Amino acid sequence: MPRRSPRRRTLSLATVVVLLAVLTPLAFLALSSTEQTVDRAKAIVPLPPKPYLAPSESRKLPPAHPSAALCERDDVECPDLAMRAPYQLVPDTIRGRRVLRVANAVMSIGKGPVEVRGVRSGALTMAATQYLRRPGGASKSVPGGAGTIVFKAIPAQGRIWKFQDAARFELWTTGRAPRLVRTGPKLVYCLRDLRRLYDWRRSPGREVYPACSRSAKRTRVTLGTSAGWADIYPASYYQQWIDVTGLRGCFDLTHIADPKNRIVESDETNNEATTRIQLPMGRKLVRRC
Ligand SMILES: [Ca+2]
Ligand SMILES: [Ca+2]
Repeated sequence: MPRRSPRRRTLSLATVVVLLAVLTPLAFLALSSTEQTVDRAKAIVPLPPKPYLAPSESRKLPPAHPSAALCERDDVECPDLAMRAPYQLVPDTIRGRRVLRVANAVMSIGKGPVEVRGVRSGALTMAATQYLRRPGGASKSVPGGAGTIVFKAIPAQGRIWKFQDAARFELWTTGRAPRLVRTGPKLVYCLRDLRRLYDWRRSPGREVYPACSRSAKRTRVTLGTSAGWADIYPASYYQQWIDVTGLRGCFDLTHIADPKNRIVESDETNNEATTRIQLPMGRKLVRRC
């Protein structure tokens, strides 16, 4: 059987190296250019295991949940919400205002799922109640209610049943005494299982909580995110921005899950995630401080 000469092997290796050097950037560019058009689950890069920061001590945490003691019991599997640090920062202008568009991910990282069930209370509202899962699979309601599920109008999509005050965008000054200077308009989220983040035994392999209902006839809905899954929104989505007009200097752009503490969790101190940014923004880029 004929053997190839060392020179030919060297040439083949060199050819492969050159082809990789040429094709890899092209493949990356092709993926990048399609990222804006693929669905929001596939547009997201993998998440780091601990993408949140502890809140600054000078910031106030919301009041304790009235049923917080439930999560100290061992007959319930409490949820734990956390946010990915703000990413995909995109400058934009809306009605003459300079806004910073940003992607976010509401992550469910507790023992059990976060789940709220709604019962119709008005033309565009349902009264929400949180349910905790018991180890055997049964559910337990959390007394006191969990706020409101609203029939939210989304341009080009119609109305969708979503959970009010699931998360909030905030802009803080930096330094020893941080001050809240702006909040964003996006407060309602579906809380669906959009993407599985972690390969945990307690994390279901397939979605349990699907896309939220668009039906005006529904009298009840169940929203939630399974343990190890996230609900994710790209920067291009409706209301995924915060107004930064006229601001100058370093600011902390913070996403906070459950800012009014309507969901009882096993950890209420890890709900914030922050990216430090420099303002004003460039025309196309946002610098980090
Ligand atoms: Ca939490
Ligand atoms: Ca909470």
